[in-house]
Amino acid sequence: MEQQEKLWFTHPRVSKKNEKYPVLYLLHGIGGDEKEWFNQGKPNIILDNLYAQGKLQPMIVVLPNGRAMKDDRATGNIMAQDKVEAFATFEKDLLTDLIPFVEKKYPVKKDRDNRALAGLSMGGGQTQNFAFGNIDKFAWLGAFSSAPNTKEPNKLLPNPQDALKLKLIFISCGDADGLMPFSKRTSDYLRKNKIPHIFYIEPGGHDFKVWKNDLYIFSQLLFKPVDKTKFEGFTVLGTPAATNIRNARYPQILPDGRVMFKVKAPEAQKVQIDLGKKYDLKKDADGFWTGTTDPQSGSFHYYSLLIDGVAVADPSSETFYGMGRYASGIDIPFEGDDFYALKDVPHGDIRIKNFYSKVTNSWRRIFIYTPPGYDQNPAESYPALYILHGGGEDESGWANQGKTNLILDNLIAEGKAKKNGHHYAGCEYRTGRNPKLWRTQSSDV
Ligand code: FER
Repeated sequence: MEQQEKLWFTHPRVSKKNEKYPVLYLLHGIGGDEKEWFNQGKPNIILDNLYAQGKLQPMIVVLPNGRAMKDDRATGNIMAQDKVEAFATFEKDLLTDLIPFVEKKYPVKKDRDNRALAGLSMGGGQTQNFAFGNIDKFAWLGAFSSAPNTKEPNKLLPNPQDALKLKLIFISCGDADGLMPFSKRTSDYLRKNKIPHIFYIEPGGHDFKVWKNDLYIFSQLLFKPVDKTKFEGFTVLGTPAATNIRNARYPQILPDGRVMFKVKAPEAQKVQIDLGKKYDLKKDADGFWTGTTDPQSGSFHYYSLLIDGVAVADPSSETFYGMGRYASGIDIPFEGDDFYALKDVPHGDIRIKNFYSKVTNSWRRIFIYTPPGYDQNPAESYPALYILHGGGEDESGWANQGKTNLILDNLIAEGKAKKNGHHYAGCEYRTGRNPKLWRTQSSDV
């Protein structure tokens, strides 16, 4: 390890004469400078140990200062606008000054296949911005816990197929890190565009425990042949299911559709997940029962916990009336599922109405979807679609698990369904008699 001007370099212990090395440029966070990785991340020790185990390609690692301004220290208000902007200015400094300097001074290979860029937080954002933005310059990208300086995916990669030229896209984040959305939205965009990448979610927050592990995992992949088919299996943790209650971290969905469960039941003797097939969970010392299922198909699935044989709803999950009772549900994402995503389009409403049924001699209930603008157009009349639920469900099924409102909102916004051409009522059908509907073509409005 030697210090040269304001740069820190790590070298393989034994450098051979005339040998040329690939280079990893490793960037720090908003509170750091060129010494941050060295002081807190111990990259020299991590890499020395990996060399000793034969797990690392010899490489030179450059630890620059990514705050490209005259006074580049991490003092005063590190969030000040000029200091934050200096992290963007570093793109030019890196490409036109630093890389040529390193290539002149050090025995390095100078082609993109031998140049990697990685960083933590602000440095993760820089890595995404600069490497996706200069694919002709970098072939390896490691963005750890990327910060809000990360460009939006369509600005990062207006032509997503360009990213296929990268040998490795490694995006990582701690599962408890509040900055997760800046990693996830890039990963979601890459996934949607079928760009193989590693989205490595690990236990932890926004700190060097996570970043040391990221360097340890990422560096072992560098400057070696890559098997992109292994990328999906790389992550430790998955993404909390959209059907979880607020802030519940489990169940989590892995990229291949497997589901990880974690349930607290210290007194239980046996805990299983019933997803049609039953999966045994294993108890840890703290009374948590954990386990991972086989890959589940992209779809909505009801499930139950079986705690000592009793089927109960998972307190971490939203509940849905299905299977003849309130059950847990998990929505496994799949390609093309965005027709029921909540989008920035005009939204209609689901209303809940009671009507008196003479047939049953009782008050009964419907869920009813009215399109966007319904209340603004009282003179308009609408046709009606009566849509019926399944045997285990009730009149809430099409609204809750069926997401009728989102499906229709999106179709209307795309001009694929007419605003005044659809009208939905989720009805209880068991009497075989449709309720009189509210504001339809045949109604009294
Ligand atoms: C912010 C939150 C976090 C932000 C930057 C960060 C520029 C960076 C954190 C880090 O580098 O550790 O709002 O805005």
